[in-house]
Amino acid sequence: MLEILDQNQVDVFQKKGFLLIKNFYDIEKDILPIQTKIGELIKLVGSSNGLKLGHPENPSDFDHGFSKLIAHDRKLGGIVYDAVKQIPAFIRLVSSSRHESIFSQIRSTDVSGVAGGGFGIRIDNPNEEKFRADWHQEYPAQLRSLDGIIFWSPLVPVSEEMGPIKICVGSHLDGIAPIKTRDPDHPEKTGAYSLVLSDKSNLIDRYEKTAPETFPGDLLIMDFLTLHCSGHISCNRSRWSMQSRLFNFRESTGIRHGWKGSFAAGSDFRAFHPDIVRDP
Ligand SMILES: O=C(O)CCC(=O)C(=O)O
Ligand SMILES: [Fe+2]
Repeated sequence: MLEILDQNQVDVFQKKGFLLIKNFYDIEKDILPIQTKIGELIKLVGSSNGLKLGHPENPSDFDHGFSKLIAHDRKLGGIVYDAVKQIPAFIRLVSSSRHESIFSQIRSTDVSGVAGGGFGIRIDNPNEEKFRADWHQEYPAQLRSLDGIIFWSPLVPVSEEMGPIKICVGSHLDGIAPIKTRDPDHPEKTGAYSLVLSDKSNLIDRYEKTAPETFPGDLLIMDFLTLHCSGHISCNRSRWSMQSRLFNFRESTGIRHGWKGSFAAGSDFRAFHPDIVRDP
């Protein structure tokens, strides 16, 4: 298969647990079609609820009506969120052969899978804690296989005020971290959002942190065991970003579990990994 990364990039990923690839996608071919359809869906949800949101002046402002839409009724944001992950241009990236090549190259596998229920477009709104992802590893939230990689890419510029993802450098090398399946500080959080690292602050303190700025077209990949969290948004625009996840079918824990998924697939994580659950 095609080798997309050079050896230095592979080495960085293995050592740090993440890699930022600048300008990975073709903006015109890959990104604009997704942004445009999101803009159309926002307008459609708006007009069917009596709101005229108008056209953006520039295609990169595809989301310009969204803050008005959710100010009118927050539930409409949920409708847009569920809708946009079904845009064909997005699904084409989810199953992109270039993603598959990167995965095969890094994991030296010939059989990778797209984690079912593990792809979507996040819309992180300013001042909303409920859906903010606190420090976590991807594996407990996804399962499938211990050997997985997140493909994350922004649809809006994510500089400091947009709260870039924070990453604990090299944390994947220490294996799966123990978790609690209820967050006592945030009882409103459900599903994968309710998982919380046991002894979180001591664990996170151990690592050097980084929060790379990213722009549409960039691709950030992270190991399923790399500790990461959402940043805090300090501007008025929502942070739009795409996620998909690939996993290695040949990894032994995944084979033993029949590559079952986690919460989004209706499974109870505790049944698969009682070894790392620290509930009282
Ligand atoms: O985009 C974010 O803020 C968090 C994303 C994340 O945790 C992920 O893609 O796995
Ligand atoms: Fe994550």
